[in-house]
Amino acid sequence: MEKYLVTSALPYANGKLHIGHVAGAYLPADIFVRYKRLHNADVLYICGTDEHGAPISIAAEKEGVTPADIVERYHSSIKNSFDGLNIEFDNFSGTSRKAHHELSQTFFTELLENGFISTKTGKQFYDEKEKRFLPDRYIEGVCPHCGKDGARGDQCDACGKLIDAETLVNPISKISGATPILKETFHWCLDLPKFTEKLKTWLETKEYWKENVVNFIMSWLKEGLIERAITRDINWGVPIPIEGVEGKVLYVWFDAPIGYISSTKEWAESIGEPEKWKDYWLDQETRLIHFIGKDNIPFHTIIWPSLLMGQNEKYILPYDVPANEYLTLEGEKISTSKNWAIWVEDFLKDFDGEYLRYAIAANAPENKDADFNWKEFQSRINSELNNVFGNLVNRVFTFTQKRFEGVIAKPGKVSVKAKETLQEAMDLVVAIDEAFNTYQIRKAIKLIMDIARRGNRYCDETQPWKTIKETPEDTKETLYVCGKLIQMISVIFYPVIPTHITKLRVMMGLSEIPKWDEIEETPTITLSDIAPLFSKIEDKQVEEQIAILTEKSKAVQVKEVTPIKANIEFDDFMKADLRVVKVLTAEKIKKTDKLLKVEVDDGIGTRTVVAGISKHYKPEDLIGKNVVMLVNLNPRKLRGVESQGMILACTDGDILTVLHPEKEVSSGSTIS
Ligand code: B3M
Ligand code: ZN
Repeated sequence: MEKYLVTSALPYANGKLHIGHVAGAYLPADIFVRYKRLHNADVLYICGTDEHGAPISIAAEKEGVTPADIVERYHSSIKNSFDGLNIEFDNFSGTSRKAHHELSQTFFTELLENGFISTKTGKQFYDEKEKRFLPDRYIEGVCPHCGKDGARGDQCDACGKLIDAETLVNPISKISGATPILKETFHWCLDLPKFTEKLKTWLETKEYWKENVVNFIMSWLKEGLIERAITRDINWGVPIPIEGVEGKVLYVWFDAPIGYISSTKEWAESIGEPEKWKDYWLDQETRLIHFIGKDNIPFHTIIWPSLLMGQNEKYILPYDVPANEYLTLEGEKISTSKNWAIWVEDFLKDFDGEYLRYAIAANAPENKDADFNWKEFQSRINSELNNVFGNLVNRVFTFTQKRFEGVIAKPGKVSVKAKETLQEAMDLVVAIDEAFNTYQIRKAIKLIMDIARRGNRYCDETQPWKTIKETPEDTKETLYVCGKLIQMISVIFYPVIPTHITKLRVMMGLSEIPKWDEIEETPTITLSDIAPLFSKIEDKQVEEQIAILTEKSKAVQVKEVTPIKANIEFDDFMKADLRVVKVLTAEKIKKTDKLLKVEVDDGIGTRTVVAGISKHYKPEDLIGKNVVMLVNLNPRKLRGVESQGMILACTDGDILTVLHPEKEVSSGSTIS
């Protein structure tokens, strides 16, 4: 028997669940788990909330509560949302639990003892006003790799690359809005380069992985792995298991994936078999499959396998990491800060959770981003679920109830046409089996609907309402074929809309939960309590939802004024040497869409500066202009270019403008 350990990325317990989360890591996993169980596979489905990291501390500080309060609130909100969507885990834990802390500390200690952890003194951004370091999501700036805004201290969402915080361009503290300073601190680092060869050997066996995942990893390995800090100067997290170390915790991405194991251990305890977790994590036959969104690829394919390889226990390594792309909403990126999202708990107040399952699955972002919009949602539910599958069930069942007391049995002889129709469906079932097995849910659903369409067409071709008068044997054959198609669909559609399919199967006198093998059988169908399976979505409902979405997002777009920075001494300001400089040349920096390389005359000579303004200025528009520049900033290398200063610019929403002196002055004129 095949054995699977399936996980979904642990959602941060700092906010509610929205449809983008569902499309990325949760619905695809739940469908895969249900599909594999149809085939009698031994599958354990594990998840839980990711309860550390800056997002939670920031949310807590904003509200004046503790991180534990935030975690408790959103752990239950997220779990309720999963329940409403019938996304069913065998265990849903949380990483702030004691057992998880202990296991994470064991991971750290064993990596240290096995020589995979070093300490490194380095620079971290520090907020002088708040008197604290700014790791990960506490800081934002322009990505040094792709030049996009909104990059965080540990990762850039735009290009997915991990970031060494001190390389962020124009960093801003997310707490005070201040420009942080770089301050010395030390951290324990995971010595990733030591795992390079082992990772390469392991990845070479993954020729079946999705292309987007393999390409990402190979580009990373080609660039060369570097040591990565795995501790942070904050208080909320897993304490470092070293005597006397205060004010430092494990980096959230170090402990979070260990949550897959601690949640499995919690499951084993809950069923009274505390050792049973080993049947999955220490049995090399188990296929470990991590369902994630694409932004989590680096952590799940490089860092997490390295943590596992560095342990004394011989843990299994990921068998597959089917990362999904993103879901957009009405053509826009989902944004929790702009409230441009459909929150699952709100959706469930107005619609059946399995309608969302169907709509997302039918348009899943498997290999490219996909868009959810309310009109298309309505169309899928009405014209596919209702008008194709619901219609087939309704017309066949009501006719059978009326004419044959609700019984559909296999007739003595079956015509060639009937046999051919059933064979067509069986061929589609083979393709559907393959599609589910390779995470191609969109394709599986399209083919399932094709079987339902074939059933409607067969009904129209054989016209039972006519044959009932003259040749009732033909009528019986029509109902047998359509009944068989519906029975097939009641197996293969179960992973997608399980509750509706169970209702259907109970109407047919079949078991509540199907098995794949049943497709080969031809059970007699005895109908009872037949009723329409689906209901339609009215235009009014959709218009309401679109209005709500627009109103909510408008409300948030009230401008946020950046808070005033901490006061400084007059002498501090005098340290800054601001001058008027003339732009001599300007050009885009390759492979970024944000950075310009600008050469200026500073009155003494020329110097080069990297400016994150190329989305607002064409290089040629800058030449000859006088601009204001901070000339005594320590030089920094950005995208291979040494930047010797900073051109001053002002931003207002989407507007960015560089500062010019009002009158014509000579290059090098000082500003005070
Ligand atoms: N909490 C989800 C995210 O990056 C992150 C996943 C952890 S899986 C171990 O949005
Ligand atoms: Zn980037």
